[in-house]
Amino acid sequence: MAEKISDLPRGNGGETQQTDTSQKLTTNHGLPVSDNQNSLKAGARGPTLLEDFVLREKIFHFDHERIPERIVHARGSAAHGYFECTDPIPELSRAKLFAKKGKKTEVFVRFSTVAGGAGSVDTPRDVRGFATKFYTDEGNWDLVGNNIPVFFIQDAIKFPDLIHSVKMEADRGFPQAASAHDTFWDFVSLMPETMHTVMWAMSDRGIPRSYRMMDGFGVNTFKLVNAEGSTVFVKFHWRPRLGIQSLIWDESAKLQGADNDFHRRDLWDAIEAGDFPEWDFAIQVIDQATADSLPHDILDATKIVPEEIVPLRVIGRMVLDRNPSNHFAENEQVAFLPSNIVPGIDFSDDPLLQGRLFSYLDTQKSRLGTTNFHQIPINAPRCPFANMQRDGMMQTQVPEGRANYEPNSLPEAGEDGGPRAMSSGFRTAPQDTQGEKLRIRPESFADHYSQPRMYWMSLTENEQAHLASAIVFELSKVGLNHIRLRMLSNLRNVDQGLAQRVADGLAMTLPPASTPAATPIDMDTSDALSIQKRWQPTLQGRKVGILFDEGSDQATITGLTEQIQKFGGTAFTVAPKVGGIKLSEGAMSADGQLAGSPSWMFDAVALVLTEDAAARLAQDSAAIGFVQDAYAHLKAIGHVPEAKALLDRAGVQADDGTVPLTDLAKAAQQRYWDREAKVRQLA
Ligand code: HDE
Repeated sequence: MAEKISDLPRGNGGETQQTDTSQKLTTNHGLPVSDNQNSLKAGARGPTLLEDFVLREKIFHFDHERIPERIVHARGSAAHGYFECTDPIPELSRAKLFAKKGKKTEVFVRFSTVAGGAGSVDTPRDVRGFATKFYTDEGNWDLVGNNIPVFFIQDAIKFPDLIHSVKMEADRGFPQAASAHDTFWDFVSLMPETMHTVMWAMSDRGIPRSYRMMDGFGVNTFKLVNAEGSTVFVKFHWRPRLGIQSLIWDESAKLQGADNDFHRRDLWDAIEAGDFPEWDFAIQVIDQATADSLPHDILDATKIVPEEIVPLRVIGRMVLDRNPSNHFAENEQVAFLPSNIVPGIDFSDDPLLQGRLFSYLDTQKSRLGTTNFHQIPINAPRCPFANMQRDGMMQTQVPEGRANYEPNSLPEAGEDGGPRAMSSGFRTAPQDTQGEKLRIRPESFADHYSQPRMYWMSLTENEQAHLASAIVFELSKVGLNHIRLRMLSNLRNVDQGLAQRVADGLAMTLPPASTPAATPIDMDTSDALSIQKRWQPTLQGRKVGILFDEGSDQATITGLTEQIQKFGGTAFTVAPKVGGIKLSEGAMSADGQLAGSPSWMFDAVALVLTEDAAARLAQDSAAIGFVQDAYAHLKAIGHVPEAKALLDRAGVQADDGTVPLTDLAKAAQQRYWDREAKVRQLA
């Protein structure tokens, strides 16, 4: 007997589950849908009908849900917030966002890795993008920067080569999100101009602890233009209020397994908790005379202007206080363009910047599919915008009238003549540009080694050891020996000692130095370049993992949590099981299970264990690893005396960072660099 259709199960989520407040489910064209669980069939068990327009629309849309990912900076995390001017600069720039103290401008910021795909991990060794869209009263200004102040190459024409070399190798499709392979080191060893940025990327700057703890730099030189039209060169800087902090390489590598989304989650969680990330915004103002007196060309993006020569002036702050509502609509669809500039700011002739002015606009067409990408809500200016560009795919505006050309005299007949150019609009600052047409690299760009050397000399010994070890690690993944040799030859021009350490680390003989294009000069060191010299001891933004188990003392855990929170940190409880664990009194559930919450996820750890539990956990590799790695990653370890069996099993030797629980909130504000010699052989 045929089944009665009305008796068939409807599946979950049918009409029956609707509440009064539910929005009506419709097709894309507004037709109310009665069943979102079953396709239209010829008979209860028969074939699906082509007629099923509801099914077809749903699958059709799904099939096209992905858009091409960014060729670089594909993996990113973003947030909304505001910029506030704290020290107006009308004498330097007529930009409205810098005009008045207290003036606030809405921003959207996207942080990113460079080399990996959109689904890759957050903590590889890489440069990080730091792109800010300011929705100003006079249009969007996009400051599309990085967390490293210099760039690998001097001329935009080398960008495709650089990126091809660092991305996964063309034939094999690996490695993903890693520079440790033949083609990258082949390219950089043949292009000594990359040396300065290579040094930064190989230093701890390449493995930031959090997006909230990174500097940001505009990298390219720009100009500020005041109301009279006078110009000065400018470099833009972001300085995080939490200070800069980095991971340890072993930690960042392990995090790639434990939490792919380590940085994305950290940013999201902080904002959800109302712990809003904040940066100071500073400028380096460089007039022509100062620019002429600098040892390097202001137009060369492989150089910094040391802040000891031109100090930073803080003129604003940025607060990120709202997470995206939709990852795709905002993070994926946001389109940053260095060519998005506002009156009062202008471009310099930096040949890298000049190439960028073309690339970003062009890439949006292939990524977002239409010249109308500026109408997507995340990209649309918050101020009114109007011009006579018309039509195109996905035009969502409905311009009225027939004034789609200029000039026109339609207003003389009483018709709307459309938008007109105003003399107060953006004007390129006049500049003398006479010269021969040439395809060359200027002589003033020739010195590739003085600044890498200055960078190296500015680091602490411990940071130098990290950097040397990072190069050893990367070159050890390079299969072609002649590439390693060429790199060693180049490193000799940075520092003989560095080159020797890398050679020793690889068990290779140091080859002769390569010949630099220009003789390097000695530069003063700069403490601002070192992370450790700038370390701000604070618990703010840092997370403490508290390991407990059966029988632990509830009051101790609560007291410790409160103390951590009082200092601005976050406490996260970890236990072998997440459900209710029996404590000395009552029971408590953990935030994370031990096997899934290794100590790499925390800045410090606490052990609140009974003697029995410590003895039991001393037989458990996850618990031993928890403590062993916290120790090897130079973290503070707070513990009750009863935890001794586990500490001993993990090989922990008492030092300044191993403390009673009462001292943990203070101890957890730093890493214990002096411990490193005991736990790791560095180059
Ligand atoms: Fe980019 N870069 N870039 N870049 N870049 C892109 O634009 C490019 C450079 C930076 O979160 C692309 O929309 C060229 C320097 C960031 O959406 C692309 C050159 C700096 C982001 C592009 C450079 C950056 C990008 C890919 C050499 C630091 C991510 C997707 C002339 C100042 C923005 C896109 C986001 C993205 C081209 C060099 C930073 C292909 C040709 C220098 C932060 O257009």
